[in-house]
Amino acid sequence: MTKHIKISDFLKQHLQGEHGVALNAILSDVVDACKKIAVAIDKGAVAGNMGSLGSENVQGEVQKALDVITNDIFVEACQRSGYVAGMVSEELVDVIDVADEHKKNGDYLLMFDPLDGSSNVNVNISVGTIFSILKSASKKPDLADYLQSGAAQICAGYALYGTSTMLVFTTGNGVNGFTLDADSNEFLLTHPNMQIAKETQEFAINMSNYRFWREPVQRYIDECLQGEEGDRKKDFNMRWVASMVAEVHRILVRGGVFMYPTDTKSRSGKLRLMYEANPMSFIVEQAGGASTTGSQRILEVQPSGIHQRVPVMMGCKSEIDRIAAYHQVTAKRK
Ligand code: P6P
Repeated sequence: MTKHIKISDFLKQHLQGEHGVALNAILSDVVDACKKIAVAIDKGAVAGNMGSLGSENVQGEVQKALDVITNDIFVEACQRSGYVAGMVSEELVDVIDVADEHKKNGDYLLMFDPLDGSSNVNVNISVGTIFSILKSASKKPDLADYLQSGAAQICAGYALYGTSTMLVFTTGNGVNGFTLDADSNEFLLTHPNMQIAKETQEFAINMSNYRFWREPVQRYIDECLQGEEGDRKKDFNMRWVASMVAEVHRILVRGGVFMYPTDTKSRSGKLRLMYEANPMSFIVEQAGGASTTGSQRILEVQPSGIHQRVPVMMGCKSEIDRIAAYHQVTAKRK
């Protein structure tokens, strides 16, 4: 059997430079948190880790027990290194100020969605954790310190709780994937230097929203559906898992595009900029893909709020370039 390097050794070998020591410490805590979350998810109904608490989160969504459990795991685990000065969670309205005694070493900001795709928990379909790391301008960060564009991220990654548990991240030097080995309880490097295929015949979008999309998205999807009989001269396949982490991981492994565009129901789109779109865009671009709102590169969006939504279209660069070109045609007509 191939001998795979442990993530702890990978971090020591590859994280050098200005942020190396801090990222080593923060990512070690993220790894611990994701191992604990994987256990909580795996227990499922046996431990009662399902269903809803009845309470609502900042998004107005009914919180499932596991949403709260995984948020608490992540917050507790990621204060240990002393490098995290503040956090933002999808589950909490306000920023999480880290107590002074827990931030003696540095001033990094951690944004995360502890359980993305949580509506899949009850039907036993893959879910994930998404995280993004920024450098704060101050040890006592205020809201403005969080509102940095995605291009300022120094690290982004996700854990995927699927047929196996994986951790995939980038620090700006490519994308590497690690699989949790149940025997050793270690994440092992199994997917070095992940790259998105240059061409694809697969798209992921929630087709039930078709009548709400803007014309450029309808045009792009119509052409995919016309397949060989239309301008694309090739047939397309569709996937929709309702779990962004699973969709993006599939795109890293076998190509494709993932789209949650703006529509007349939700003019800003559904997905969150700071802890969904930005980290996934950083990963996708590092893997040779592209990521757009339709009108601009997602990593260049200047945030106005920590729970801001954006339209998201990401994946195979040639497809994203085509989608962006269709948006420009429409914009010019206005
Ligand atoms: P819909 C999960 O709730 C999520 O935020 C993403 O992970 C996923 O891609 C999308 O929403 C699914 O949305 O409208 O299909 O339920």
